[in-house]
Amino acid sequence: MKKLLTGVALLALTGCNQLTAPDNPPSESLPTIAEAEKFIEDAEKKMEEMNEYGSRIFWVNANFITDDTDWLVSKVGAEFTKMGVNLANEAKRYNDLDLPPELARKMKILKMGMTLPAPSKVEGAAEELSEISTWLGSTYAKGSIEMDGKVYPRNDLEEMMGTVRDPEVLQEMWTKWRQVSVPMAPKYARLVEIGNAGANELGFADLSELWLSGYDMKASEMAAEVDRLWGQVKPLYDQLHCYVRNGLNEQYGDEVQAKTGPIRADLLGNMWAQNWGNIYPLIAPKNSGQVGYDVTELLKEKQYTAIKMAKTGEDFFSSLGMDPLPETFWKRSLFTKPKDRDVVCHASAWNIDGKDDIRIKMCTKVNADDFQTMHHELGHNYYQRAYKDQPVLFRSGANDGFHEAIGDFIALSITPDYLAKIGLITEDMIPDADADTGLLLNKALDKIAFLPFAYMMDKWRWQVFSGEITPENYNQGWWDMRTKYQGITPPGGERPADAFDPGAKYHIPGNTPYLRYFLSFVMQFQFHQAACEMAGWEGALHRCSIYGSDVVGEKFQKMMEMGQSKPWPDALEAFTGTRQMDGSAIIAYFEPLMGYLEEQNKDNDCGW
Ligand code: X8Z
Ligand code: ZN
Repeated sequence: MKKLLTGVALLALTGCNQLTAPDNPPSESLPTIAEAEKFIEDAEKKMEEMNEYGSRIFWVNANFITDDTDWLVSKVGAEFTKMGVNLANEAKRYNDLDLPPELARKMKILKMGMTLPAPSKVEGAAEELSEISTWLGSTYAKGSIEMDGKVYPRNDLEEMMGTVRDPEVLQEMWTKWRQVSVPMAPKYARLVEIGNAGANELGFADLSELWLSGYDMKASEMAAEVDRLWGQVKPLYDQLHCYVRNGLNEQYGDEVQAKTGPIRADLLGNMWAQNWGNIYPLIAPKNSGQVGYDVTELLKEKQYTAIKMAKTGEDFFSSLGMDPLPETFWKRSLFTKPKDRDVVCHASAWNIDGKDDIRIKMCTKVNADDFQTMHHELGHNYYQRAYKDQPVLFRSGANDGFHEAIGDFIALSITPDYLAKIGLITEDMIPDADADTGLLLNKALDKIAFLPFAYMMDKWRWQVFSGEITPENYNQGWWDMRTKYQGITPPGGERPADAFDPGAKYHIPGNTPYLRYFLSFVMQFQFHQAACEMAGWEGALHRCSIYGSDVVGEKFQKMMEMGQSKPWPDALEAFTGTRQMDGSAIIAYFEPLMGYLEEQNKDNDCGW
């Protein structure tokens, strides 16, 4: 999702100084509540105007990257940052007032809602920061590699990493893609420096404290929550890692993948080793327990297009009782990669006017990964539309993990029964209980393998922000964590001294916090479990589809309509009945697989 374009998140890039007195002259007496109300009213009015203006410029740039649209984005980005920082500083004036809850919450969101602030006291800082961000984003988006005299953009490489099985070719693609990020390192270091100074001015120790403060609890408490969640799911990851390493060893031999130690990062079917579902055929259970179909093949066979994939997603939401997508969605979205210009291919969902102008931008390929991503993006759009009537400061996810979880939660209901219902498979292709191991393994390769990746992405950044990892150690620190948490290693051994591999993943140059995805992957299973219960489902969780359930739809819509108006535990409770993020649902979902993996691994030397 384009985080900059919803609610206060937009402030991350925005800035407008009209509302703000540059140096916040200290007032003699305590301001009144009426003054605080007026301040918020004016701030929200200005933000609404700026949001639409900024969104349109960002949209044009993301759909048509040129020096000129980069210039525009850089300019408006600096304006947004200044507006955000000034409003946050102004909000401090009301710190000592006993405000009514809604007003207090808005003030808090103003003070903590930015991702990348610049210090207002340093002349030109916001402009420099915005220029760097724009350059990093465009450099990533325009990146491509050359192989055998042919140019491959990232979008194609991403698909090839999932289908090519020759380890030499995989290594070549993997290594070449990481050349794109080499020039980013010094700029990234400067961005951290300015961002930290901005966070300081707002009263935070550094950017990591700012990022962790947006969860309705203290930053240190949130960090502990994340560790707790990771501790819950780690045993399952350890078993999956062990099983997959063994399978790759059998597939490729000791020379390519040893039986012990970390796994070679380019063998896992994904450019960043973040989802491993694409190597399912290599490690599927041997005798019984197979799924019997492949969603990519089915989509191709049935001649799905990007539009048909989107229509299928829309139909799912409609089955829950939600309104169809507006006509403008179909007219204004970007569904496939244009041939003649650079665009930001990393998928995103937008609400341009804060009302009904919702759109996605995606260089869709007809495959299982993008079928999943299509549901993911639509989830953002349905959430945005559901909370559009909230005041602008509340137009956001209950927390950012909620925003990422909506579409994925829906996609958990893409079960064999559902595929038969929409005609992608025939009734007789619905695998029986025997195939549960295969179905679960396939899912675990995407959902469980992802967790340590999502966890380490921001662990790395938090240490970069705190100065524990210095610019000279960016890459070493990155690989130390990739190995520690994911148990993976770069192909070809040592990385070159000038490598900056974090920059080869969209969210680092794009400055999008990544903890949201970790939280999403935990919460989407909580949503699924609660929804299946609501729908009266009694069987295994992975066979449950909530397709067509009005009961679930109604309750889910209500939660989405809340936006960010209440602390996130209220939203979680409204839908699931619990106030804690918790890994027990994901553990319950994969419970039958855990036994299988332990049995398969009993003679293996697990760990790395
Ligand atoms: O970035 C995304 C979405 C846009 S919010 C396509 N995702 C993460 C990624 O691709 O790394 C979805 C899941 C993880
Ligand atoms: Zn998303």
